[in-house]
Amino acid sequence: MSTSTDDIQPINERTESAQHQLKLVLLGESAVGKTSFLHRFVKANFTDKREPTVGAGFLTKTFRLDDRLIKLNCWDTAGQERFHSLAPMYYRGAQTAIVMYDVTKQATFEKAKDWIRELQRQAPPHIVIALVGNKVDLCDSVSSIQQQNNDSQDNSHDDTLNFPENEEHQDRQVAKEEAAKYAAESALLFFETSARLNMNVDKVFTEIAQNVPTEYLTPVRQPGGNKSSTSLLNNRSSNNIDLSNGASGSRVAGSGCAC
Ligand SMILES: Nc1nc2c(ncn2[C@@H]2O[C@H](COP(=O)(O)OP(=O)(O)O)[C@@H](O)[C@H]2O)c(=O)[nH]1
Ligand SMILES: [Mg+2]
Repeated sequence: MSTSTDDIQPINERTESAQHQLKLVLLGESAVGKTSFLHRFVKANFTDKREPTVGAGFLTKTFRLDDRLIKLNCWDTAGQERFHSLAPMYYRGAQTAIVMYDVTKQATFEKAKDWIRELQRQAPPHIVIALVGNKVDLCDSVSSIQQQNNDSQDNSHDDTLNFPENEEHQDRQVAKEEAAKYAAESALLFFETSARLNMNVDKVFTEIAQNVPTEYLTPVRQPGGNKSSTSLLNNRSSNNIDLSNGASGSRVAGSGCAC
């Protein structure tokens, strides 16, 4: 199975329509980098000071995977406990989930395990879950990240691999081996990433999509029986992006269908 980011190719939506769509939910403690990670994938950018997500956000991206065009409908949840009760609305019917933690904060790894237990109890049984340890740029040396980046070939975006001086070095609190072992025991995909440095970002999404059995891909509805890229979520975006929560992240709960 190929995992190269070469799998992600630009799409001309005027001439090509996605045949399949996938619902993906992002879960994890607040401030681990979920929104940054999603924006890195969909919009190819990174903002240092991001406002916390309130309720949930929604973004889509259509990409080619092997010989299929896949539209990924991504629900980005807020990590705060007060929004926990909303989470089932977002993982209900999801074929895929990313559960994220911050490698410099052990407590976020423990929270990620809680989310995984909840998903394994309550989400659809065939859901593909990726455990993602983000912010490795804070604790790993630039040379080791560069090495990993070369290994993963994840250098497809324009503003990537712009290594900052790491003034805010923090100690790693979650060992890669420990998280990888937990992921293997729990039948999860596992990655360490940096949204800031664009390390392994595309790889997470392509591997998740590749791991969804074809029979669980949802066909894109085609009104009138003709070709159309209209999705079940009525995404009006013509450039693969639909951020329902606006730039500052207002709440979408109740304003859109997350089913
Ligand atoms: N150093 C570093 N900071 C990151 C990374 N990803 C996100 N951040 C920062 O972490 C903070 C929280 O990010 P955000 O995406 O809002 O987290 P969320 O609450 O999980 O959605 C922001 O200040 C981001 O700039 C990363 O990979 N490395
Ligand atoms: Mg967020």
